[in-house]
Amino acid sequence: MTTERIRIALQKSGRLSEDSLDLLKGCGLHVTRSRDQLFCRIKELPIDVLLVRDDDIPNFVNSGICDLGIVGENMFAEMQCASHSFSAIVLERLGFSLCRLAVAVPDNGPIRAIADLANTTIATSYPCLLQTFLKSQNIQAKTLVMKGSVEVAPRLKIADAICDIVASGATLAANNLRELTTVLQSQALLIRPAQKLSPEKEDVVNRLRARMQGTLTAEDSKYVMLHAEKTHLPDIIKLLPGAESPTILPLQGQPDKVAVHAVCRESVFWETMERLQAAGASAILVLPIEKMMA
Ligand code: PRT
Ligand code: ZN
Repeated sequence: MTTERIRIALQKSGRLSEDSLDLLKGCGLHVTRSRDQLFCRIKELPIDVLLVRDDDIPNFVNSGICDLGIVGENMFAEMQCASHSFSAIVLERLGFSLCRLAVAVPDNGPIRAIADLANTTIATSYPCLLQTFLKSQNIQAKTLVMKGSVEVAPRLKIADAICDIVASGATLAANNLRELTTVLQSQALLIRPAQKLSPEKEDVVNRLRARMQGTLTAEDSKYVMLHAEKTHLPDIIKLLPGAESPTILPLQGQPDKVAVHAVCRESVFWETMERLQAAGASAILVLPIEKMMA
């Protein structure tokens, strides 16, 4: 019997591609591809990868051509907003490709507050999300739909403001624009069709999803080891971020001291280590965790 393979759509090249492939790698899946290859087989699990433009991913998943896809929330939310027949659903929020959809206006122009957007023209590639936002603010404004280079619209005097993706803010600054308000916070999403797949395919989807969850939790988690006097333990344990019950081990030849080992499910910053040290901890080690499974 041939095993049914699932198909996952990933961005071929662009801001989502590297992190998407790294995530698969973290799940123990290796995608080997040549430069122009659009289709790759994964050896470790019955999964095929389709490498496409990100614009195609929501429709490929919605129509069932692909069983999974990784896409920016901005694009997913716009499709969901604009099309009644779009029923794909979010399986996981993946925490990378962070950006926001924001309204921006010329630095020294007349628009100072959201209310000033009334009766203006706003250039955007996200007309449905923008109009929904404007409606929520009781503002009527025209949208000018542009597919790219939205940031030049005010300079060309074809729009008064823009609604576009912002990450570092450098593009806005370079075009003498400033952010007025955020419409949507965005990150990469793992999406699937609403329809049920065959039990065999559902099983592969669930296995991949569990591995992704394990990889993402592990990335945020650290294994912390330290030494402490027993009397300082209550204070020290309180300082360990997101730790469940830590392991306490005796130290050879030091009856008043113990070693503490803990999995911290939140980032451990230098500040946290300094606070641990001030509370009496010594020999503090923070180690990365590669994989995790509950
Ligand atoms: O070729 P293909 O169609 O597949 O790719 P693309 O060029 O359409 O998309 P790509 O690779 O640029 O972005 C893919 C996804 O990454 C987006 O849908 C977002 O979810 C996410 N993302 C994260 C971004 C950015 N950061 C980003 N900075 N998408 C776009 N930008 C652009 C933005 O449009 C603006 O022009 O970068 C500029 C702003 O960046 P800053 O850093 O100057 O603020
Ligand atoms: Zn695109």
